[in-house]
Formats: sequence, C-alpha cells, structure tokens
Amino acid sequence: MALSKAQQAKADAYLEKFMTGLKRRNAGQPEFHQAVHEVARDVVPFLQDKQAYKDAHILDRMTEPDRVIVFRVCWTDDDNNVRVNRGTRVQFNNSIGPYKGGLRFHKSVNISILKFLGFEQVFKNSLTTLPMGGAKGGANFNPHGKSDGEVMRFCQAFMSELFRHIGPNTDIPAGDIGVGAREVSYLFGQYKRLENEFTGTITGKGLAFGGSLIRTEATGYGCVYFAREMLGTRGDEIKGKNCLVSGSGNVAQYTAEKLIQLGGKVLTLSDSGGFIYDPKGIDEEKLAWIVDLKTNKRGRVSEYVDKWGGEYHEGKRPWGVPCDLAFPCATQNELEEGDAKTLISNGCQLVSEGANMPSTIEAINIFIDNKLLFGPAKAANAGGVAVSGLEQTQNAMRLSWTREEVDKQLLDIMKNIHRTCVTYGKDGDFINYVRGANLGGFVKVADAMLAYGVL
Ligand code: NDP
Ligand code: 2IT
Repeated sequence: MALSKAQQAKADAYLEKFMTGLKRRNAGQPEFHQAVHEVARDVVPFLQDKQAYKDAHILDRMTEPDRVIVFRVCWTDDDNNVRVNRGTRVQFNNSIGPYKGGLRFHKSVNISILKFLGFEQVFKNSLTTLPMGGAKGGANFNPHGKSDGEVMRFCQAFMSELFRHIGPNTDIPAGDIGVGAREVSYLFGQYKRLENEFTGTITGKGLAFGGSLIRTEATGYGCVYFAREMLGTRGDEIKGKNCLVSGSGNVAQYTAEKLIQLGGKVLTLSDSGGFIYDPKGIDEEKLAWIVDLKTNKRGRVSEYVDKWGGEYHEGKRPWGVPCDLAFPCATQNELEEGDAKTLISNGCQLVSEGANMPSTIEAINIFIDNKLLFGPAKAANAGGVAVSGLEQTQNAMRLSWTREEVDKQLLDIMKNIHRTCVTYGKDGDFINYVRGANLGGFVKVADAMLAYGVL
C-alpha cells in the first residue's frame, strides 16, 4: 500500500485541511481532535486510491455523531441538598448494529471526552466482528465519597431520562470509569421499572439478573490475550516477564490477574493518588486484597504498603519502573512522550492498552519508531465490549453460557482482532497495530455507510 511521493504529499495536504475543519467545527474538544487525528492519519492515505469512499465523504460523515443527547440529572444528597449534574449520551454511529458502549461517571466528564470515547467505540466494536454500533455516555458525577444511597438516587435520576433513548435494539449502555456492578444494577433496576419489561438493555449486569460470566474479567483478560498474540509474532511469551499495570479498577484488576496466571510478575498498580511498586511482585493473594479494597471498601492503593510492604509514589505514574511489558489501564493520556522514551530506554518490549487512548500521539510515535509491540486500545481492550455483545446474545436467547464457553469465545475474538490488525497493518517485518486496527475497524463501517447511500 506504499504511496508515491506525490500521493503522500496529496494525502498530507488533505489530512491537514480535514483536521483544520474538524477542529473549527468542534472547538474546545482536544480529546476528540486527538482520537480523530490518530485514525485519520491512517485512513486518509488509505483512501487515496478509493474514489467511491472519497466521493461519499465517508470520513466527514464518520466523524460527525448521529446525535448527542444532553440532559439535566437532578437528585438529593444525604443532607437533602438538591444537586444537579449533566448527563450525556453520544450515539455516534449505528451503521453495523445498535449503539453500544459504556457510561462514565467521573468529575472530568465533558463532551470532548465522550465524543472521543464514542468515536473510538465505533472502530472497536467493528473489530470485534459482532453487530454493534458505537456510543458512549456518562455524567460529570463524582462517585468518590458518595454513600450507596446517593449513588442509587443519582443512577435512578440519570436513567429517568436516558431510558427513553435506549433499548435492546436501539442502544445498549454498559459500565466504564465510575460505573461498575453497583451502578449498573441501580441503572438496570430503574430501566426495568420505567419500561415494565425485562430485556438485556444494559450489559455488565449481575449474574442473578441476566449478566454473563466473564464480563467482569473480559477487558483485562482480553488485553492480556492480545498481548500474548503480539508476543507470539516474535516467538516470545508472558511467562517470566516483569509487568507494569496502571489503574486499580476493573480493567487493571483483571489484567493483573491474567498476567499472574500466565506467569508474569506484576510490579505496579495505581489510582489517581499515585502508584504502588512491589519489587517482590503482586501475587494472587495480594491482588485479591486490592480487589476487595477498591471494589468493596472503596479505598486507596496507598493502603497497600502498610499491609504488604513495597513503595508508594504519591502523585506519580509507574512508567519509570524498569519492565518488559506495560499495561496502561487507568485513563486517557496517562502515558506521555517522556514516559514512552523511559519505557524504551529501560528495555520495555510491549505496550498493550487496557484503557481508552492512554498513550498520547507523541508517545505512540515513539513506540512505532522503535518498533515496539504496541497494541492500541481499540484492538487490545475490545474484549470487554465483545463479551457485552455475548451477554446481549445470551439475553436474547434467554440462556446463559458457561464460564469456559464465554472465555473461549473471548479468546477467539481477541485472536481474530489480532489477525485483522496483521492483515491491515503489516509493514515489511513490522506490524503497525495502530494502522491495522484503524483500517480493520474502518472498512466494515464505511462499506455499510456506502451501501445505505446518502444518510
Ligand atoms: P474503574 O472506575 O473501575 O477504574 C478506574 C481506575 O483508573 C481507578 O484506579 C482510578 O483511580 C483510575 N483513574 C481514573 N481516572 C484517573 C485519572 N484521571 N488519573 C489517574 N487515575 C485515574 O474503571 P475501568 O477499570 O472500567 O476503566 C479503566 C479504563 O479502561 C478507562 O479508560 C476505560 O474507558 C477503559 N475501558 C473499560 C472497559 C470496561 O469494560 N470497564 C472496557 C474497555 C476500556 P481512582 O480510584 O483514584 O479514581
Ligand atoms: O470502552 C469500552 O469498550 C467499555 N467501557 C465497555 C463497553 C461495553 O458496552 O461493554
């Protein structure tokens, strides 16, 4: 797919013009610009010899959400104060299936972050091969320090508006940062009450009411399965490797669990306060303690050192600890250019993204220039939404598959995504997984949009 010098110059000029227009139309949305730029710089050269896509203005259409729903969420706290938050659902693209994607409750949530996440979700969901469009939603609600009653009232108020915009064949939300088992349960309970029907309109549900086995583990397990496939291309494996994991929420916990199961040594975990470094390795017992601390006690990772030893580095990220493999599993832009250079100079061979867009574009450039095995989020963390898709299927069939069955399907899907990345991203001896994921995700959605005509 190598372009001539003239074609490359034309593509570069078009990319610049396209990004200038996108930034003008979406002023003040830096995360959305970043996510689009990362995709467009692969898609624009790919489109050079594809007149049908160009004539149909596919890229302009794919970067404009189908709709954005914004609503007031009004609730009362434990002191009877009236509180107001802003709820949003970005229904980005439903060309290949009903809208699907998580809900994020975090103080930083804004339209730029939700549009970047919704845009990414379109490509990610396409890569899974399941029939799912892309969406994302959430609120600028901070669950930290809130009582269960406050979280319940917030979730019920949030769903009291969202319910009219979603449905099992329309839009199926799920969890993300700040939305775990507790929040999904409150949200689903309220949805069921308002609609007076029991359908799988939310995924990540409890096992007693339609949830799928392995959904809790899926994003983290999938991220490690993807890493294992990448290592396999160089005849290598996870066993014996020193691993850095950031975050300590859902994705980080099950990334760490699978790494330990496969013989890796997990040295770090983190939260928004800082990171812990345990040179002896975080084993299964220590990890179980962390899962309980973060999921049930809602504590801070800093508490780890009093119980298990090791070091706590306040306000810092773990990327300076020497390692073989790195798994950013906390949040966007948590791994910057300087971190990427440090990882490379410390001998890191692989980065597999559990979080969405954790690496900046400058960090990604360093990884690719140094031919590191770099698994971008839309490929490496697609296991979560893939098992959400399997949960929808089980709900529609009114049955539940075994743990082994779901895990096997998850593994097959991650291997398949890896193959797609190789097909679209092979560049001589090197596999550019960023390009592979972008083009592999793009083609199916673009073909569906072409087939529909102008809409
Ligand atoms: P959780 O809420 O379970 O955990 C989030 C973790 O990241 C916590 O440790 C949190 O720390 C930390 N974190 C959040 N924001 C920041 C920040 N601004 N700076 C530093 N640390 C931060 O969320 P998940 O594990 O579900 O999500 C983690 C990432 O994975 C997100 O990028 C999400 O979009 C992505 N993802 C999640 C999927 C899922 O199925 N859940 C699927 C695919 C991707 P603290 O406790 O201090 O807030
Ligand atoms: O970013 C993601 O893929 C998710 N938060 C999971 C979405 C889902 O619908 O399971």
